[in-house]
Amino acid sequence: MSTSYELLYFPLRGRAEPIRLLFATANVDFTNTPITNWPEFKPQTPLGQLPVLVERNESGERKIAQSMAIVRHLARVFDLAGKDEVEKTTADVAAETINDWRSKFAPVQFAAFMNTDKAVIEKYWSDLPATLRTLEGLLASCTWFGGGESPTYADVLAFDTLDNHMGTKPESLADFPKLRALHDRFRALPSVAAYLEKRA
Ligand SMILES: N[C@@H](CCC(=O)N[C@@H](CS)C(=O)NCC(=O)O)C(=O)O
Repeated sequence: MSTSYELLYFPLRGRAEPIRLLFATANVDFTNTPITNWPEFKPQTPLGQLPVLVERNESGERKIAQSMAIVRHLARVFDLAGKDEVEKTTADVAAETINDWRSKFAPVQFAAFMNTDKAVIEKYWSDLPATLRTLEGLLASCTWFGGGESPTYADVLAFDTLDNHMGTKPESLADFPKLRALHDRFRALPSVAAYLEKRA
């Protein structure tokens, strides 16, 4: 059964970017549809939120909400969830740790929009080394966060968050060579490099 994919999100990276990066990692085409008429469009979404993935195939159309449900669904379909039970669990542990980190970073990344208190921002940057040490500990001497020979969705999430830090405050990663190497390794994957080259 051939499936086509359409990703609906606001015209920004945000919660949709790990999904776009997952498509890039799997080298699977999708249609990226920016939503610019949100108040009218909202009632057409399953949970009144974006992102939404629309899958179409011979059986019909399915709309999937919740970014992490979409990420995990596509990771399973594209074989990016881990090769065996050990790799899957290792990737899940890393992914949850990275998600904890992502949710602390959001008020910093979107400080102007969220009107984040200065003290919250300062605490984020002073706590960050401990978070990054934990992540380097999880990566240990492995190439990828799942511990296997190829990337999993955990590496997609890690790359996206590392990349946002590279864009915001690259010096925050200076003392974390394993994470910087992972960022370089992931962005050098040919299909990812091609996506990043044309990314807005
Ligand atoms: N847990 C959800 C959160 C989705 C969410 O908060 N989406 C925001 C944009 S990032 C949204 O749709 N806001 C508009 C609204 O709620 O009306 C996910 O990860 O998909």
